[in-house]
Amino acid sequence: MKGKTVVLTQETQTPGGAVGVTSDRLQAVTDAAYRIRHHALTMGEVQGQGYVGQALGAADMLAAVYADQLRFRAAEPEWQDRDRFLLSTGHYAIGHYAALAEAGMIPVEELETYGSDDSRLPMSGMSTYTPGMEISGGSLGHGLGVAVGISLGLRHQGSTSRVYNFLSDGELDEGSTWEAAMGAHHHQLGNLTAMVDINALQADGKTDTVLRTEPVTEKWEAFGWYTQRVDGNDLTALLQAFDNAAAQASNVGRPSVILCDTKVGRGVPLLEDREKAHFMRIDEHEWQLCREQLTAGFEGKASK
Ligand SMILES: Cc1ncc(C[n+]2csc(CCOP(=O)(O)OP(=O)(O)O)c2C)c(N)n1
Ligand SMILES: [Mg+2]
Repeated sequence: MKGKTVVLTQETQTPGGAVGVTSDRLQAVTDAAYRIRHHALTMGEVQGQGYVGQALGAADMLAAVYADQLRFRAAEPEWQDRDRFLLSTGHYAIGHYAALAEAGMIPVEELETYGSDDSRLPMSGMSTYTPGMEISGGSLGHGLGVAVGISLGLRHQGSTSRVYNFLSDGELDEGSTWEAAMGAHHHQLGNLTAMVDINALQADGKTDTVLRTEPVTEKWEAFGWYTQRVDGNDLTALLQAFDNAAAQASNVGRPSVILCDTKVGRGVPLLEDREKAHFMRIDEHEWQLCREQLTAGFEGKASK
């Protein structure tokens, strides 16, 4: 496998059942992804605007991690043997809170406080405010460096915990991300998995017009990482990719990256092709329509 990129796409997967991806697992993450999207709409409506498109786009990645991969104790967020999930992209906090609610780390009712004064759920992720939020990640391009430090530290302690770092494609503009990528390979941090939400969007427009970072797959591979690229809204492909990463994870070995091509607003057609998708304004009367569209798309995939 060394030096070889694994590319998983919808075409190369057997829908509903690649090897190892059982229908039970798939159903569990499908249900979780739906609820994460639903929670994100709940929070978005509190503010009437926000980073809702990113939360909907990344919901499948978050569901795969929280409902299938991550080792944690909901009632003991600082359990020493937990895996660490680091959100580099502070503005994606809305999606992360939705996943933490789904995981039972924060009460679902609390989501109604999102972005309000005195809430534990500020609009940008803050580690001191929220259980399960390991870092304060709003300054883009720093999460992977922190993840490298934590991965090294855990290895020194003899821990078997793994570290997951969630990045955005905008963070690939940052030199610090690539320094960290080199460091992870140099230190052979096989306990580290990065996942990049490639939604082809940044604050100032499309990624390829802001700063062309492609070919992204080849770059990570050249930096020595075990590299997979998947449709990040295909749960079967995601689970398979996480399984592949887990199968080669070790305390001393190649770090892993899963590059996930996603669609902003995924699951709510009204929002999928919206202009100014980085920070969406959604009218009062549209929220109910968003929920109806989400549920309509989910019906048929729901567990019985
Ligand atoms: C170091 C740094 N520079 C600039 C910003 C301002 N900023 C906030 S979000 C964002 C867009 C970054 O791209 P990405 O995360 O891919 O955006 P999205 O997909 O959420 O639209 C920028 C430039 C920041 N938070 N940190
Ligand atoms: Mg982006």
